[in-house]
Amino acid sequence: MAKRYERYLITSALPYANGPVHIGHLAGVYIPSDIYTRYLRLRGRDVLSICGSDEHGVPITITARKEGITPQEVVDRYHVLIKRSFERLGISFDIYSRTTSPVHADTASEFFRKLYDEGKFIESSSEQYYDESAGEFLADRYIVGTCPRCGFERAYGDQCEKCGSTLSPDELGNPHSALSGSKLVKRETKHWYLPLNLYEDALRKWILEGHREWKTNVYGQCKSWLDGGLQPRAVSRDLNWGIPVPVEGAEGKVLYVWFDAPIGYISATKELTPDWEKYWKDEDTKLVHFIGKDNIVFHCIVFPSMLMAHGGYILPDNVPANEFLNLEGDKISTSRNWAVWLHEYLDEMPGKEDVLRYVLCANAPETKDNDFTWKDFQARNNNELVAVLGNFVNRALVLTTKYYDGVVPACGELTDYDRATIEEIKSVKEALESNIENYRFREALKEAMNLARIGNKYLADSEPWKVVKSDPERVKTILWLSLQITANLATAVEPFMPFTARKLLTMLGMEGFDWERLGETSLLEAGHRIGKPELLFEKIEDDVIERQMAKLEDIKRRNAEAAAAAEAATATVEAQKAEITFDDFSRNDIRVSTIIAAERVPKTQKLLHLTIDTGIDTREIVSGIAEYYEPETLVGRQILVLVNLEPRKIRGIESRGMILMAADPSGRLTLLSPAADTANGSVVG
Ligand code: B3M
Ligand code: ZN
Repeated sequence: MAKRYERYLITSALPYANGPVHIGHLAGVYIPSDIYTRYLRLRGRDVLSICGSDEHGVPITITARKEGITPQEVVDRYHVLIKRSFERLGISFDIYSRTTSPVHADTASEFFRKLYDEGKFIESSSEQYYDESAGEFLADRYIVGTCPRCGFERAYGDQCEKCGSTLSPDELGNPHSALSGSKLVKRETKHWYLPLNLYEDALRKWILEGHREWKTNVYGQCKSWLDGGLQPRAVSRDLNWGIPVPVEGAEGKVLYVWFDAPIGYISATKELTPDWEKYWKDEDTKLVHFIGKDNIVFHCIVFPSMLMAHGGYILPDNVPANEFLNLEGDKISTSRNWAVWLHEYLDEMPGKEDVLRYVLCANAPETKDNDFTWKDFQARNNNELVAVLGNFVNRALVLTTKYYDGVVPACGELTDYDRATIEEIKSVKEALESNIENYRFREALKEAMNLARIGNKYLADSEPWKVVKSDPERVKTILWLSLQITANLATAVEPFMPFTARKLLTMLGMEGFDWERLGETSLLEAGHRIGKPELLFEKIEDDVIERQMAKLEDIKRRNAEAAAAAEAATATVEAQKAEITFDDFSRNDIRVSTIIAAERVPKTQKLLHLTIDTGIDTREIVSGIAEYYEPETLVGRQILVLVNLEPRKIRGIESRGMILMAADPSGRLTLLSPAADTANGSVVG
């Protein structure tokens, strides 16, 4: 028997304030959490819905550097954009806070400090890559080098973007700094680790034994982490952006972003209400974390371990993580701009907030990855929202206005068909409840829409527009029942489509939603006057969809061009040669010299016969530059010559030395000259 909770605390993953929110975030996290929250509110439950921007972490510092602004400027920009777009979509958080807030800094510091004081961390030093010219330790993302798997020369310390392998900086060949380009040294640095292994037994008990009802993807991931054995995890970083580690001797160190971010849920609750402890510490609170599948380990293993280490906090009752949503068959990607961005959608499709909410819920990646396509978006709008829901409501209201001047008629004698329809309506409430409470929002939405299907069919079968001529009394009952269904719909769709629900309420002249009376056919009394009927949804034409698809095509084309350019730039530049010592290099005797005569070597395409003043002597050199230089233009030019190269006979000429040249990736040769006139014989090195 499921426990009856006093109150609910709903959290939604804090989006990184490093870019706008896209449809993948919405389908995975924010639409489900909003449906759940709205449902609980309709049922009169005590519920808080918490979210905010995650404003720390390395990616934000990368964006800041790229754009030449401060991390604070980056997060200020995106925090406002994200907050505003959530509001516009009707995502009804009770608070949307941010992890740069002072309350959060205090809360996270105190949390760390308590664990520190109680000896819950392991303190340990290790060698990390350090960039001497930048004067800082480098996050994995800032280290570039050669991928051990595919040879790509610009792989990151955490991942190779070419072959997709997950890497650690130590695996990279020729590791160097993405900031300064310089070679890295290893330096010792101290960090604090949370020994997750100490909480393994408790986690096993709590999740593997206590929460078998969790979604299989979530339960499965937890099980494989736990079966693999947990290791201590560093909760601090060497970084200049974040919450300073609040202990002595920790200058230049901040809390790891995944340590501070989940505490952000607590800080935001604190900001919202002085009663926050009731929501976080009382066993009668049901805590639910809505997240995407890439956040499972942090919410099911790491954060609960932190909470257990701290003590006094409740653990989540459920973590209904979703899989990923793809876009037109391709993984959504912020860096490749492969996404439908919420703020752009809201600007380009005004008044269609509920359409997006509907499509993303109907197609939510609840049990497997799913695909968003614009064609499907159009089809669902036209065939479901317009043709079923909109059409039914419109017919019921327009006919009432037409026949009864907008006054709800009285119910006459019920036919068997009426009674069967009434029974069907009754069953919707329970179906909706059990689906929503078990985080099956797609199924729940189907049930809500089923009410409209029932209504549509009822009208089509009963044909009031025909019957009105032969049996006007009967039509009163038909429209009475149709209006009751419409009134039920207002409440049933509210969690999913709040704007539509509001409109329905206004059109029906109803005071408010009443979940407890869902399924009843006495929501509108005879004699009640309804409002003016308006269309709930409009058909989306092909050209609207084509514009959106063209926009994506454009992005695809630009990405392909950029990828080709990057490929060309890296693929042809030769890899660095094996390391040499300074002594190796100094055995080369390179001198500034002047060309005093130049002529073609007869019967060759490429060779020039040069006479050179090396400052040491005058000598002959054969050089393969005839394709690039006319002999007469070379006389008097200063060049660099490797003078101690073993002599070689070429075409009967004894060549004593080598002219230094640069070969570009296509093999084109250029002579190298000193930047200013220099005495012949000057040593190069
Ligand atoms: N910002 C990661 C993400 O958006 C992260 C969630 C934090 S929840 C505490 O995937
Ligand atoms: Zn690779």
